[in-house]
Amino acid sequence: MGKFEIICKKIKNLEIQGAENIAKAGLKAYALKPNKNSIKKLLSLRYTEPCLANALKFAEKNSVKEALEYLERSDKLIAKLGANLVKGNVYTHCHSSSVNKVLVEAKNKRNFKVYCTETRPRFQGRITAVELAKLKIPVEMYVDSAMRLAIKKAKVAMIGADSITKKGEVINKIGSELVADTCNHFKVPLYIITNSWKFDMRSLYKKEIPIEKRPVNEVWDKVPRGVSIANPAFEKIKPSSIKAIVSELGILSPKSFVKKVLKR
Ligand code: RUB
Repeated sequence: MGKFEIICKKIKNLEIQGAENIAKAGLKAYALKPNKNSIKKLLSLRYTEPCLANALKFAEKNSVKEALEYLERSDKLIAKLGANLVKGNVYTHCHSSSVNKVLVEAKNKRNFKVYCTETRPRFQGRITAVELAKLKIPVEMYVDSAMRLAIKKAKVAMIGADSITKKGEVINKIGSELVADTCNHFKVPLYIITNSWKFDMRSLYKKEIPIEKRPVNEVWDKVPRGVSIANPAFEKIKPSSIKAIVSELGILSPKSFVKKVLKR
């Protein structure tokens, strides 16, 4: 297997996960095989996510190096903006590299604890917990069904984004709508930490963004006869549940975020 194919395989099986990590790895893969077919292949791997598509479009016009630099610059800006919003303990779900960068930056300013949920079926919450523990940020893990208990303990909630639609809806890891509803219930502000390349241009002409369906054996390795399993990777949060989208474009309401992206 060539290097390009190895990266594709790692993206597909979640060894490389999270929209931005996928975009960065995808850009590197594209640099190895810069043609239309490899773009098609790369975009088919995690088809809900527009970050890689936007990154590749930028790289075609400019260069892979400049696309990677744009992401790095945005990361730094977002971490600074997000860190100012960490006013106490934080709740997060799944593993978002963008959220973790905010938490690392916030650690320089104050002490806080992170409550995170494990994120069945692939347990990306564990990646978050291990990364934070290594950085000496106190972290407490909850099973997904204990989400209400975890959110109740937090002052703010921060999650990442896979896709943002023209209506300002945010698509993120399955469980995220439950996060949003629970945050609203307990009046915990929910911030979406993301770069603006998560804006999904397809939403300008498509009614629905396709939600990736993952293999059923991620949920149950030997599925018993007669049992059917649904394993959607992501779900959608309505804009009214979101306090703000924190991106390199600023701390904006979902509506203003979309406006600013479309003006560029
Ligand atoms: C990961 C996930 C993350 C977003 C944002 O899902 O939903 O919250 O991708 O991550 P999966 P980032 O594990 O299925 O890829 O902030 O790193 O772009």
